[in-house]
Amino acid sequence: MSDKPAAVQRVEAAAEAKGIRIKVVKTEQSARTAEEAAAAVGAEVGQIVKSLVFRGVDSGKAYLLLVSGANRVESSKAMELTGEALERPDAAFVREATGFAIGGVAPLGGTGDLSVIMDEDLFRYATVWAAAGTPNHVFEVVPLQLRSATGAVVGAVH
Ligand code: 5CA
Repeated sequence: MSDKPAAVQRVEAAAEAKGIRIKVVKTEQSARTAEEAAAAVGAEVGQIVKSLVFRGVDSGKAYLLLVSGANRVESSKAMELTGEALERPDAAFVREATGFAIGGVAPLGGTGDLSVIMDEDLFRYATVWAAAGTPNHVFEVVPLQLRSATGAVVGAVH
């Protein structure tokens, strides 16, 4: 039996199923925000992957935007990638759509059916760091591997 939280085990299993190898790191300090995660692993803020859930205004569908920690999503740009206007849902919707709590939402291993969009700026880095299911677990990944494991559409989001 692993003593890792179930959410972390889901992320690891999803990575393995997608054929990418990830090493999850437990942080001593909170890595709830991109700034905290950057400090915890000694990375640049831009290297942190924010996993942000949006809701399609027309469809009600959940979208997962993987955004560089240095960027803020501009909704008109994101709309060009999704084909519909987006809104920010509440925490309950995020939990429902992904199975993760805010602060630990991971780019893969979610329980729901998500369309994934990835910020092209993440490709500036050799590796990036994303949440692994809790506010205290992160993993490092090569951007191209993250894209292939999530099936993300890549584009400009800001
Ligand atoms: N573990 C870190 C770094 S990987 C992390 O998960 N960062 S994050 O940016 O992906 O997740 C935090 C984000 O959750 C915030 O940027 C914010 O957009 C969103 N958030 C925070 N509180 C709420 C809330 N009450 N409802 C909806 N979204 C929220």
